[in-house]
Amino acid sequence: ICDDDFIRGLPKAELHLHLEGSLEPDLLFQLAARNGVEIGYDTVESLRAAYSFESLQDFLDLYYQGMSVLLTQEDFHDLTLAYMTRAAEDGVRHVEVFFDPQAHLDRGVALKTVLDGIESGLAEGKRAFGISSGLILCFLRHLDEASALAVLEQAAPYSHRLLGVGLDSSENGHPPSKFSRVFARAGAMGLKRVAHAGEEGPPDYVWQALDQLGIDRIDHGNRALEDPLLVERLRRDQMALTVCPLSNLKLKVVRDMAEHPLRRMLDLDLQATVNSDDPAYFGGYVADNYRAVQQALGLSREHLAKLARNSFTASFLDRAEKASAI
Ligand code: ES4
Ligand code: ZN
Repeated sequence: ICDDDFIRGLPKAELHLHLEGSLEPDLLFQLAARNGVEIGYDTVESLRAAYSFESLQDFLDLYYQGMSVLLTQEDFHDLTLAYMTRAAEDGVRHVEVFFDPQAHLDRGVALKTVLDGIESGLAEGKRAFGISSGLILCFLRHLDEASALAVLEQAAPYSHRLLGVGLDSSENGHPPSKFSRVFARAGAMGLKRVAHAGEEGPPDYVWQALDQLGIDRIDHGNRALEDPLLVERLRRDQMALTVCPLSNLKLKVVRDMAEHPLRRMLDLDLQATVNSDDPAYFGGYVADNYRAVQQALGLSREHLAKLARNSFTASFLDRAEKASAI
């Protein structure tokens, strides 16, 4: 069998996926029409042509603009089901999805609308494709601590419907330490904790995420490799990294896929996984990410199988569920 079929055939968990970043231009236009939202682009092609980024911030500006078409429970359902349908084609068996409630609350969309819509989409994805799932509520780090605490309190009645909390958006200038009290509170609520760290930000932000936020998993973590003591810490604890190769290329975190740190992470015995981040914006779903690193870094099928196994090990499934998935 060819490598494409091999990659798609590997059972995978996706652990770093922003649902709002899976909003494809076609659906974006449909929802804009359905809701009467003006998006400032005439055609799907002109919108797609704008997907060229110099940095994380450059992307985020378009990402927040794009999600302005998401208004109703049905919109969030359709978005989620579209992702589940596409993920099933790539051999995804389990997904832990991020969502950004502050970006919706600020537009007058209630948390319950967002949650109900996403959950019904996930439930339909489970029925149709057998994909299991969990939800991770992310705080926008460019907003202040009070805003994060407020959304966490709003989410408290729904905490049994959440797997955990995360931290995303503009990294530089917004260190994890800004959210240490928010994450302490989330931990006390029994929620898992993850954070984007070391995507554009320095190794110190990864240290802070570990020591001040008490995270269970690191999103990206690329720049941790600049600090040998940090690498040793991550290796010793087998702390999972949710790496997103095509995202890193599109946001110019790496200049060339051949320079991507994933191969070094594996060689250093770090618990790395491969994920799609914002697939509608970065030009590929999870199998495309596996394929990109395989080709650029010369990964063997054993490497690919190890990455797929890592994705379950690093998931928040319980031990029995992990054992049966692997
Ligand atoms: C994101 Cl790639 C990335 N980094 C940080 N925050 C994000 N939100 C959505 N995609
Ligand atoms: Zn991300």
